[in-house]
Amino acid sequence: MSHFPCDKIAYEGSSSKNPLAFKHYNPEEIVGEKSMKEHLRFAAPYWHVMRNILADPFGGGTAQMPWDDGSDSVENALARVDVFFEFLEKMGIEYYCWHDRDIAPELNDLSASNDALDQVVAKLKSKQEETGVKLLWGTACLFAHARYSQGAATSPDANVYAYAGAQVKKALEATKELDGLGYTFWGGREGYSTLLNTNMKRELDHLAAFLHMAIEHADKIGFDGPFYIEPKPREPSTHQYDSDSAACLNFLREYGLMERFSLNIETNHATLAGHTMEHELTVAANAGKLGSVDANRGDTLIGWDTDQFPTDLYLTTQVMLVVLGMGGFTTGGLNFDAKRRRESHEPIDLMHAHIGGMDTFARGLKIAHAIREDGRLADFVDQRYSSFDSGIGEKVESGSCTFEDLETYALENGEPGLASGRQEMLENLINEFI
Ligand code: XUL
Ligand code: CO
Repeated sequence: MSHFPCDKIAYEGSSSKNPLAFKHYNPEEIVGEKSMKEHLRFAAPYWHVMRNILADPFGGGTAQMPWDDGSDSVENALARVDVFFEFLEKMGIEYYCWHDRDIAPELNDLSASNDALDQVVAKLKSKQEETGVKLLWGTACLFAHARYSQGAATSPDANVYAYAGAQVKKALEATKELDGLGYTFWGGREGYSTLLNTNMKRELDHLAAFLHMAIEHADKIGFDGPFYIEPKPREPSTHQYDSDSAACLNFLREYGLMERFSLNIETNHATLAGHTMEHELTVAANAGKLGSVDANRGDTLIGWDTDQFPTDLYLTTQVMLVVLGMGGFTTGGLNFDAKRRRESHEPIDLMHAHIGGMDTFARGLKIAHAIREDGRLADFVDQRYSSFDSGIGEKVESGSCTFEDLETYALENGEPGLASGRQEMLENLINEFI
């Protein structure tokens, strides 16, 4: 039975007028040394595709989900799996991501919830085997239930902390069972609403202990994929500890977690943090810690995390410049952590949304590749720093320079003749390729 009124979405080229076709994403097309699908590694999030009813802070859900009986039963959860895999198959998306509570219901007690999860995981496993689809990452939902309203791994209550640990233990085991490539921590409640009631130092110590326990358990069960932290500065908490790439890296370094962790960077989280996406990606990549990407965008006119589909070529070009610059993804990929607008409530809108995101990233990939092949941008940047390639600059970079050396140099050489940064010229250069 078909739940989406369309055939498998095909590549028809840029002259196609078919809204249910790719105009730019041609999975097998080679760009540089890899095919588009190997570069982009698209993933779909179970929570948005299957579970997002399209509510907003002022109104309830609008999404039509005729396959869903609205119940918390395991049968309903199992039925959704077929629909999701039909969606993936029709879109040609080969990876997916989940929270434990997206795929299976939270029932009256933890062991009943664990049993439900086991049943759904068994079905996901057989679907993965049948289709070749892979789990990009799993995660535990430690933010929706009321018990986590004051945090999970940063809860002031050790009972809650224990519950969260038990939940992550199980979610890790499910990720391992499904050969997941990675495991994500997004700390929506790991922060505070007011410092008046918060011992920040104890909360951060507890969070670090929690993550060390996760590593220990992963080693115990033979899960060897990376852990990702997904930065976001606020929402739902007023302040979240994992606020941006730099804050996460500092935390990981301080608590001896760098080896096993890298970052999963989301566009709308970067902008909520007051950064651009390329800034967040670059901070992570410079530390060798850019693991994966949650691909979406925000809206400049709305202050919250709107999780819109990426449609901006400048954005996808800049993302792909960083991704290509680090040599591409290894375990990570581009997970569309994005939802349709509330007005786009029909199942087929899921196709339109993902086609747009995939085509926009395909173009971003081609443009970024062409900019790199052209070489003028990189040459300009190299040239801009060339005074550090020899003489006094080289001495600075080699670590052998002193303030006395700098003073002698400055006294001898007089006022520096600074070159233009040429921002406008470089913006024009990027536009040449877009
Ligand atoms: C929330 C968000 C999450 C994480 C996974 O803003 O991005 O969906 O990606 O918990
Ligand atoms: Co996300």
